[in-house]
Parts: sequence; C-alpha cells; structure tokens
Amino acid sequence: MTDKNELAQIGVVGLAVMGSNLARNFARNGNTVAVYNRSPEKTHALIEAHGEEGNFVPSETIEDFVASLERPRKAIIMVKAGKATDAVIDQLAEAMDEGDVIIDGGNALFTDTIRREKDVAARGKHFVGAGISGGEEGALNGPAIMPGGPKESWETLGPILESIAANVDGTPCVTHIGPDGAGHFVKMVHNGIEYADMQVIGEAYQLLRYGAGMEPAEIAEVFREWNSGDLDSYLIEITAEVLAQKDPETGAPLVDVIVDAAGQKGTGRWTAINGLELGVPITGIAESVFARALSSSTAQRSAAQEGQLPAGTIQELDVDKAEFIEDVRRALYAAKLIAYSQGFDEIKAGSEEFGWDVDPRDLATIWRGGCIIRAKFLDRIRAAYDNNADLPALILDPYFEGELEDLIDPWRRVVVAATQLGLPAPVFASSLSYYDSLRAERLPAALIQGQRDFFGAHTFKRTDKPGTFHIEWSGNRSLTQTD
Ligand code: NBP
Repeated sequence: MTDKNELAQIGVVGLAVMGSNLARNFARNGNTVAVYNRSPEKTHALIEAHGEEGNFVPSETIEDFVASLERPRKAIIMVKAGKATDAVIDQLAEAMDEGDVIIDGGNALFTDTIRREKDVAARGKHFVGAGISGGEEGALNGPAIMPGGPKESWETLGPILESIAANVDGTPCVTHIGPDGAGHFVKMVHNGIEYADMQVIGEAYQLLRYGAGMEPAEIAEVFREWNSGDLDSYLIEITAEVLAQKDPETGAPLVDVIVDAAGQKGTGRWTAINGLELGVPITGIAESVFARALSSSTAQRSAAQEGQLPAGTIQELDVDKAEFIEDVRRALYAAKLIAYSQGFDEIKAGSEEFGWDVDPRDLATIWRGGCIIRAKFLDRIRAAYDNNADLPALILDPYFEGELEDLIDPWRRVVVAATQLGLPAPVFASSLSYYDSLRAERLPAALIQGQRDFFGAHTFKRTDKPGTFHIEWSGNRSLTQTD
C-alpha cells in the first residue's frame, strides 16, 4: 500500500537487494517506510512486487524522500560502500534538519564512519554507522544489527531497529554498541571471525575428504550430526546442505564442480590489517584471509602443481575412521574457540584505543541470531563474560579451559595427521601454535631481543631486576644500564 500523504517513521535510500529487503522488513513489521533509489526503476519494481506487504511511501527525488519522513527524520543508507555512501550522506545532510539521523547500514570501514560522524555532526545532524549482518535473507527476515553513533540517536532508533532485528529467546539481536565507528568496527570483526569459522570448517572437510577418503554426501551426514552438539551453528548447518547438494547439470557433488578459489569483499582483510595495527595476534582470522588469497592465486598454484615441489614422505592415515572423525570435530571446535577468543581480543583492544566502552556480553547476545556466525556456542561466551567481564582471554574462562582439556590431544593429533598427510590446515595448525605460545613459560622473544640489541642497540629488559640494558657487542661486551 502506498500513501503519499502519510509520514514515514523510517526511510531507506538504495533499493538493491539489501535495501529493498530491509525496507520490506520494516514495512512487514508495521512501520511506514519511505523509499528512494537513485534510479527510479528499482523503486517502482519494489512497490510493484511488494507494495502490498505494508505501508511504503516512494519518492523520486531526495527532497521528496526527506519531506516524507516524520521528525526527527531517520534514513538508512543501503548503497554501495565507499564514494556512493559519501554522495548520499551529502545529499541527505543538505536536505535534512538539525537533529535528524542519517544511518549508514552498508559495510563501511570504521575509520570512514568516524570521519563521517564528525562531518555530519558539524552539520547539526546525527550519524549512525550500523553494521548489518545476515545477508539478503537476514535483511528480509531479521538481521543482527550493530549500530554505533551517539547514544541519543539510539534512543530514537532503538525501537524501530528492534522491530526488524532477529530475536532469540525474546531478546532482539540489536543494541547500541558505542560511539562513532564502534558499530562498524564490531561488524568488521564479526566478519573476520566469520572468515575463520568458514576456514576451519573447510579444513575439517578437507581432512575428512582427502585424509579419511570420505565422499561429500557422507561428510554432509557428519556435519549434520555435529550440528546437534557443541558446534551447533548456522555455518555448520549450511555446510551440510552444500556438501549434500548435487550439481543439477552433471549429478556430481556440487562441491567438486565449484572452482576452488574463494572470493572476498574486504572485511576479513580489514580485520587482519586492524589486528596488525593494534598489535593483537588474530592469527586465525589472518590465516583465513591468506588462505582465501592463496586459493585465488591460480597461476602460482598451477605452476606449483606442474612443477617439482617435493611432497616429502607422505604417511597414510593409520587410525580408526570413527576416531579420526571425532578428533577432527574436536580440532575444529578448538580452532574455532581460538578464533573467537582472538576476535574478542581485537574488539577489546579497539574499544580501548578508540574509547568506545564496548561490552563483549552485548556482542555474544546479539550475534546469537540473524547473523552468519550465529551459534549455540555464543551462549557460552555470554556466560563467560557474565562470570568475569574482565577475562584476560576468552579461552581462560573456566568452562572453556575445561573444554580445552578434552580438545587438546585430538587437536594435536589432527595437526600431526594433516602434516603427515601433506594436507593444508593453516588455521588448525597456527591456532595450536598460538595456544602453545600463550601458555609457554618462555618464548624465543628473549633471543629476538638479544638479536635486536646486537644489530641495532635496541636494548632489553632483564628478568632479575628493573631497568633497560644494552651489551657493548662490538666492544668488550660489558653490560650497561640505559635507564
Ligand atoms: P550494492 O552494494 O550492489 O549497491 C547498489 C546500490 O547502490 C543501488 O541502489 C545503487 O543505485 C546505489 N548507488 C550506487 Br552503486 N552509486 C550511487 C550513488 N552515487 N548515489 C546513490 N546511489 C548509488 O547493493 P547491496 O548488495 O544491496 O548492498 C548495499 C550495502 O549493504 C553495501 O554497502 C553492502 O556492502 C552492504 N551489505 C551487503 C550484504 C549482502 O549480502 N549483499 C550484506 C551486508 C551488508 P542505482 O540503482 O541507481 O544504481
């Protein structure tokens, strides 16, 4: 239904797949929605196909669109991230009045969001960068929403976002994350964790397929079973679906027909870059980004396959199949736990760096529904931070420490098996090294400090007394205290 005279509670600019689904979600949940797209065809198409789903107020100019909103006006931008977003923000800020709220629901880089918030605030309007997860399906049926921006905007926006968000046990999967770029920052790390979660599932599949010699349909059954335990999650569920799918053209398992070069749109890369900048070892996420990049290095991979790279002495898998499957399940759980632990570390570091005061319990709550990493496991994470909001690391929560007791040996066995079989398992293996590094009493960093002092007089600290020291390496090798 459309009514040009009715004022809308919310507006959506950009009516490609995400924007039109989000607009329909608002309308289906009883909100009157103003809609506008640069090229009017998309607006007409939306109204024609779905106008009966609720109250839409379509406009063909940004001025009409703004005029169709009730005050304080609230408009969500769902256009291509980057320059298009800046262009639309500028148009909206021009046409809107003081106190109105511009929301960017695209996948913006959080530093862009910080900049935009400053610019829009200087023009007297509010700007909210909101991470929206769940893809097309989530946008239509209930996404997880991570809004940043000023707290006062949340007061006006909260109820309307709650009306369309996913809902778990009566709790909507949306909350105010923190000021300026906080929402887009946590959405970025969410996507980084998603990369790692998908990669560890991929590594488990690879081991079952080429280590245990199982067919995709059989592995699909294993994943179905895993989905009823600790690993219960959307990603495990869809993995079983994908593995069970046959290619409609050839009848072969679909996974065998798909080119093994994984794409990416950049949020995983941003998470890894930010982890490096903040000095947080997000090894699981970074390895997952590298694994996608390597998979897409097609020319190099072909050359390596045709070349003479030795495989070494490959050992056959010599274990009971059922035991191996269970070991892989536990290794997957362990590596996933590390990836989440590292992701939460990055959020904590980002929150401290930018003064956002992000509460990890909020994330464990709102990620339980709507988003791609939704999982039962998030209830455990929530409980961990409920018990101790200042956990030094998620894996140091007593529940997870107890889980790791049961996971550690299978995890080591699987990494050994992958190595012996010559099968790549970059996240399984690097997560185990991270875990062993974290618990090691002594790290080779002492030697590195010695090397740094040798070639660059970078100094070192001593274990037995305070102060900063240097050895006269090119002289008499005496010890001097530099401060
Ligand atoms: P796209 O990212 O494909 O963007 C297409 C939309 O941007 C169209 O409405 C287009 O208008 C508009 N647009 C462009 Br391009 N340049 C414009 C400009 N200069 N001024 C005004 N409008 C402009 O759409 P999408 O896939 O629906 O995604 C929207 C946002 O949501 C993106 O930021 C994306 O990263 C994010 N997101 C997507 C997903 C997903 O699963 N697809 C998930 C989560 C978040 P036109 O019709 O006139 O060309």
